[in-house]
Amino acid sequence: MKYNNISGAEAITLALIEENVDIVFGYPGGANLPIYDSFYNYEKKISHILLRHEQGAVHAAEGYAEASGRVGVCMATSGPGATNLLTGIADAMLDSVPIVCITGQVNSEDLGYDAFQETDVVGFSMPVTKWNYQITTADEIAETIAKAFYIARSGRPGPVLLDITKNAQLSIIKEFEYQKCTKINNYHPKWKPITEKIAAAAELLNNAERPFMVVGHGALISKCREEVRTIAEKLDMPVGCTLKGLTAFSSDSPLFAGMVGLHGNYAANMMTNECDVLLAVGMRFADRVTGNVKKYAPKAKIIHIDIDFAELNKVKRAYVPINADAKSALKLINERITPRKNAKWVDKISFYRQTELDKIINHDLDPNAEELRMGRVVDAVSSRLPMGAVCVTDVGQNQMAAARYFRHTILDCLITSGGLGTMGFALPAAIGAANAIQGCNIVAFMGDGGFQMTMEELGAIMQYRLPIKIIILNNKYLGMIRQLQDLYYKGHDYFKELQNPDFVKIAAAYDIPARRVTTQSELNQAVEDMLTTPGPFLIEAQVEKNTNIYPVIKTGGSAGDQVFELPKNQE
Ligand SMILES: Cc1ncc(C[n+]2csc(CCOP(=O)(O)OP(=O)(O)O)c2C)c(N)n1
Repeated sequence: MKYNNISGAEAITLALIEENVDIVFGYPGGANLPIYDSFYNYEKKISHILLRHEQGAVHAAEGYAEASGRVGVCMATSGPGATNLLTGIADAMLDSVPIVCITGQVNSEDLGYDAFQETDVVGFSMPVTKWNYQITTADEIAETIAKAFYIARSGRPGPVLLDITKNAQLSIIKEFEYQKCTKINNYHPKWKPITEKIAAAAELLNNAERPFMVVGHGALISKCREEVRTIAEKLDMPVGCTLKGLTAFSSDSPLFAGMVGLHGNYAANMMTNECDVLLAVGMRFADRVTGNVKKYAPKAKIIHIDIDFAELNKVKRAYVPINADAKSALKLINERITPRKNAKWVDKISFYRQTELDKIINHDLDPNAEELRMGRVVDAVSSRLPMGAVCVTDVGQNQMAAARYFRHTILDCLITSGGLGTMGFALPAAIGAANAIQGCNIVAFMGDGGFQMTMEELGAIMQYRLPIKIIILNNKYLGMIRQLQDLYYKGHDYFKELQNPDFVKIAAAYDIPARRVTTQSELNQAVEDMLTTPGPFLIEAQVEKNTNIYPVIKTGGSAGDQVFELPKNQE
């Protein structure tokens, strides 16, 4: 459609509508008010969720993107509004989340003069964006917004920031026509797999005695759950998932070895250590997965499939690097592999799982333990949810408990801050998810520390009556920090017990029903109430204070050095 004599701000709104954006998460200020003013006239096509802090807006855009598979959009004003976005942008960068962030900026003629609320957002967001650009004239709007959406969602997705000066928003465009971008010179987001590499990968897999697949977030982005399952079942190949890849393979499959990495499952880590061929799909050998890289997967020839060329041979040298979209690569590999049985190798999953059950899981889930434990709370929620839930986590012990004890299936969605490990992520990310999909359960687990980082977003939950079920795992500590001090700093409890507010009263102030629970029966009843009460709900589960998350990979160790307890380095 062509439009004549419209303002830059209206052009921005129309461009967003052309990109099928129907919701924007944001916060206003003088430098982006023209855009809000144009939203006013398009209320039926584009809605706006007012978060209570710009960090909330960007995490909400991330949560929206992860839950919907679409590009999330957030908006902030210049200066402090823009700087407040930065943590979330970095978060999206490390976790490959497609978002477009729009910041208002001072008039272009004032740039460089320390105008009121001027910051060099393009400069400071450069290292944490896939692309950023400052629009200083209205005529650039159509082409630049089209590029922004294309870059954010194509190839390895990521955050794009557009900084738009106020004069560009206010000046009039004589003729406006929007065309979606499908190609940018010298930008190659999708690589087709090379036949020789596929053949080499298939040959390795056909001849492997102990093949193991590690599936990361890239597999979910590439939507290749079905291909992962087909190959795993055909080759009788155990599968481990990274934290961000957890819903790529069902936790109830007999081939599921569990989560890999620092606090992952024993079977998944031991099999990484023992496998002779490791098929790495859409994962990047992050240090929380590998531990000591030099000792990681020491017996394996690695096949590494990644859409991002820069990831190949970056951390771990691959025997067969495949620069391609995971789905298309796995489809081609599947055509060349022959079905087989490998019972002896697969049986090791049960063996290692039994060891972990005996040493850790049965303890963590013990229904007779006097005090609640994080694992029991997560299990009590997860076991009552139908498949197809959205599980959002914050960061710390609560994140590891949710990763380990939530029964993730391929119908679920896990939204968690993996790469940046951003405390305060869960509440606003859940807000984004709740706006992306209706009719499924959205549960958000967080610690008492992380909740207090963004708890102002209860305001948005109240205002829009979002059906988010909040579970605070309250151990009255910055638990993961206390654990590190316990294990590596002679138990020096520098921060001491947190003096927390009354979370139930806080929920009440926001008109959100809430329960505090300390026993299993209270927990069961509260979960029942939570799941049968429409709208938001908050449970504060008071859990054991001094529990450490095990197993853990020893410092300096690798997957094979995961232990069930560490000697405490106490004075
Ligand atoms: C923004 C931010 N600041 C600091 C940290 C470092 N950090 C990681 S876990 C953690 C403690 C989290 O405590 P809490 O939210 O209570 O969760 P718990 O570990 O007790 O489950 C801290 C401070 C972080 N990840 N993010």
